[in-house]
Amino acid sequence: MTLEKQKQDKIKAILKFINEHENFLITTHINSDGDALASVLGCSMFLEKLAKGYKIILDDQMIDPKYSFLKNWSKIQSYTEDQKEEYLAKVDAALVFDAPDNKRIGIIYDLINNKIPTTKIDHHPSEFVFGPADWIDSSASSASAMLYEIIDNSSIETDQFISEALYTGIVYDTGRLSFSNTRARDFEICAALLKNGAIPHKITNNLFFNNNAAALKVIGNGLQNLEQYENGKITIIFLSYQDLNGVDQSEIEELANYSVSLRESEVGVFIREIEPGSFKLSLRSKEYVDVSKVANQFEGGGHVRASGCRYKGSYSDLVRNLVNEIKIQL
Ligand SMILES: [Mn+2]
Repeated sequence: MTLEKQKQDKIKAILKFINEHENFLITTHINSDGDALASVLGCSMFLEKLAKGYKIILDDQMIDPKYSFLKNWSKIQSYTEDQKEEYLAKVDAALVFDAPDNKRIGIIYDLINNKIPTTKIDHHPSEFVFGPADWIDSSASSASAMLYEIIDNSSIETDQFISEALYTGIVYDTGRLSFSNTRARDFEICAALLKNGAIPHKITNNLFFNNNAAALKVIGNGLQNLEQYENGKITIIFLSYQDLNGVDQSEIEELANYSVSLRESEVGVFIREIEPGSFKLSLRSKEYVDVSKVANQFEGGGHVRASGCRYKGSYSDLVRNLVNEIKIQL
């Protein structure tokens, strides 16, 4: 069976799954990013056109307002314990986007597990199974690009709103169609989305020219703190709990990309101390190091060029362990 045929079969299975159910719970990963939010919102618009019902329930307690220009953004609900019983009322199936496993959707997994049939659509490599119709395509740039293929194979036309959402997800996950995950297919999809009403500069302004001054100053602080190891092959940018100064995490993500932007750097790591003694790491590589292997050593994961993990302990132990693990991959 060719890959193309496999893909067609997966898409058919998902369309069948959607067709066989009426009311969906849609969710995505914790710390929802551009692709996560775009894919759930795009899915909600698709379901509306199919005259299906849906609820968008996320573990996140603060949904990034940067994406509020997308249709249905206000329909996203943050999970609360007291509404627990109501979430599944009338709902007969769940769709999970951009999340490789149960841990990534947080409390929502407890809500749906063993209660309703579930299907995931994801581009992270993973063995974790949500349901028999799961579609994992680790060659895809984004969950949003995968959703485009699903809609493209259905009876529904992508309108302006769906186009804006999917374009947002694709440019977010591909770094504006520039990262190593960018395929010719993404340009084709984006061209189609533009024809259907997505406006590139509008989306770029909302996503990338939407900084606040306090966050930019924290980014500047992070750049001041950068340190190089192994003749500059490794760059670490660190922000302590105090440095973070309560700034919204999503506003400083760019530091992960800066960490690998030095000309001599192959691996970049952006480390932030989210609670005293508790660190979140974003790893990037430029050409040949598989940073998912480094992240795996810290019980994290992700892609070859971009992964993440967490660490509890002292910063000096973390850096020592981290640099050692990266050296093995260099
Ligand atoms: Mn993604």
